[in-house]
Amino acid sequence: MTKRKIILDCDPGHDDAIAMLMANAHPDIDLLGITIVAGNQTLKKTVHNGLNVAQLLDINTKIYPGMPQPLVREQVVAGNVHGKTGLDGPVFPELHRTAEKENGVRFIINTLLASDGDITLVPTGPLTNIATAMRMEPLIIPKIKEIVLMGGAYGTGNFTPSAEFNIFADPEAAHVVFKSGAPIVMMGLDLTNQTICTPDIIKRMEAVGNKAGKLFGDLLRFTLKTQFEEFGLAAGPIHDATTIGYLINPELFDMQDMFVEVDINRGPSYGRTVCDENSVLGKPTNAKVGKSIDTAGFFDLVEQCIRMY
Ligand SMILES: [Ca+2]
Repeated sequence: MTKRKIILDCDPGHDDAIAMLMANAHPDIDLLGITIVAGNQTLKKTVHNGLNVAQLLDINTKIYPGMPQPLVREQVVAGNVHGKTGLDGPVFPELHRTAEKENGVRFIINTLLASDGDITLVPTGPLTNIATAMRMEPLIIPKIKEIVLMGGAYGTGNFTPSAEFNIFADPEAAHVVFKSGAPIVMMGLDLTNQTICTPDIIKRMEAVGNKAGKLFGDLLRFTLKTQFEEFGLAAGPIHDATTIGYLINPELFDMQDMFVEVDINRGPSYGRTVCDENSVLGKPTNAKVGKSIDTAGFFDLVEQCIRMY
């Protein structure tokens, strides 16, 4: 089977780190580059976190810093979930890895333009880098094989009652991406909240006994605590990792084609992904939206990736 070529566009972030871990490890994925965006924390912190994870796991893929702030709105971060550093929990050794000088947006544009249309974008943070790339060079849009993103919800949000964090952190960017015409796969909270990482799963991954299993434990023990305190959840979901899980084995996922539009009005639904689940508008669909996941199969896949370190 040919490897799936991807660019991971992330804001590490606990669940972003698991997505990095899986994308680097699995033989079906060809990780061409990691671009970073401001999101869970400031760009300075998310780049630092991405480099720390890459150094610890010997991920040799180049890391490109992208946009430091949202397109229009004032910046919001998710310190309530990811802590002051954006990746509280693990203690990393002294950092030697460095980021590339080239901006992540330029890397996305140049890589797509030089491609045969076989590259998938995997955004697991706010969509600022992707939207900026689309506006700077619209010729990239027909070159995108697919955008497999974590963000949004057709049910309740997690940052406001209406909105999920990644979309709320840059609704205007999400609006550009959902309107672009590129094929979109949306892993929203309705699906990702099913990836609850309970203490027994943490123990199982740690029991693999390597550095990846230890990192998984150090990350998820912290998320477990904040998810309980913030949302009353029994444990933390690993939202972002579902994107990589889908690319490796889509059969674990139940998806539905829908017309999705992002609310950019500054009311109570600012940043909501309005998903026409029942097709009441009768508009052509623009996204495959995640509904449910085979959770046991997904965690088997996570363990399989951890064992590759
Ligand atoms: Ca993220």
